[in-house]
Amino acid sequence: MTYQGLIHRYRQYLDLPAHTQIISLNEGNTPLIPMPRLGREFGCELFIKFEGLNPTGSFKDRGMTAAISEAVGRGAKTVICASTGNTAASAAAYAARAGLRSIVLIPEGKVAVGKLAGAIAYGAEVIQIQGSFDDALTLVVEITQKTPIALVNSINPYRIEGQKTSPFEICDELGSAPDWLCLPVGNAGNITSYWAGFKQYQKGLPHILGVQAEGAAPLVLGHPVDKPETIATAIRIGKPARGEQALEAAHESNGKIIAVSDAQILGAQRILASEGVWVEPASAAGLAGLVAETSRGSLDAKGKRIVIVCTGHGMKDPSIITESFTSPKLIPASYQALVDVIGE
Ligand code: AN7
Repeated sequence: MTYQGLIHRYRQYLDLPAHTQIISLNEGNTPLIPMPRLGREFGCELFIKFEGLNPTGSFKDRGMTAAISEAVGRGAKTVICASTGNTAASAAAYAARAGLRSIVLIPEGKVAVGKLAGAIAYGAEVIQIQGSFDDALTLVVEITQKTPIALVNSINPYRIEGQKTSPFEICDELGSAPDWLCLPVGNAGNITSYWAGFKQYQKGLPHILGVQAEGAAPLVLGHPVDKPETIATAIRIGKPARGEQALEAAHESNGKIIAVSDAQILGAQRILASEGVWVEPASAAGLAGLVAETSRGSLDAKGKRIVIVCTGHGMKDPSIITESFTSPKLIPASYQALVDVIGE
């Protein structure tokens, strides 16, 4: 049978109401890419779960197919979310597919261009807020309590249901859960989903390494951050909606939540690209965390099987690269000029 998206594949494991009407873009089923050369440096068996290969370029499509399918089934006409960008693009795409109106609230000036362009291309009504993601989330919660507009942020339980399918896929492919799972943490929906998914699937439990950016690390500091700042704008979040559950996942799994600097994140992004996997900055946080932990001796990777979740594609945030490169050499259209510049 052809692949029809993750609700079809995993419906029996997902707690979705009977009224759910599947809206799918054949999301999920993303590659688990072996990274033998990088793995050798850690002395471990290493894989990247490349979630940037979902239909709108991020893992958000997993939860969004579930949230929109449920919303459509109960007759919702309009959906809304607050977003650092990826949720916006995903909500817009699935709403378009379902014929719903979509409204997305984003923090002023801090959304990567590939995400904003996506949201607009899919037809969302995009509204900038003079404030942070956290302020935007507060507003969408209020409006969805007072109107029939449906909330599709990861406070919505069906988002979590859909996102559980990534750990299912990892277990199906490896035969069991890995020893460690490393991933970025922003609003903390994804870490919550992975932990719930591994527990439910009963194919073993990984230790979870959740990674925040230093300037937006409320779960490491133990208190909300008023003005979160990081180059990894996807996780520029100071008050995670599922913070408690994230801490629980780290604790129960005998893992941890740590913070890494923007320089460490960009370094990890370069390492991944040098292996042929270009991810957006936030998505490199998992590897940055693994590098940081192993180099200070607080995580023993030797002989382990480790999966790093790369949540979004590099094309989401091209400016991070193009702002710092020198433009390509310009030569006359002649063979000799080409040979001269290549030097071979
Ligand atoms: C690439 O799109 O919060 O911890 O509004 O885009 O589940 O929030 C994005 C988050 C990691 C963090 N990697 O996931 C949004 C938004 C990427 C992301 C995260 C996000 P959560």
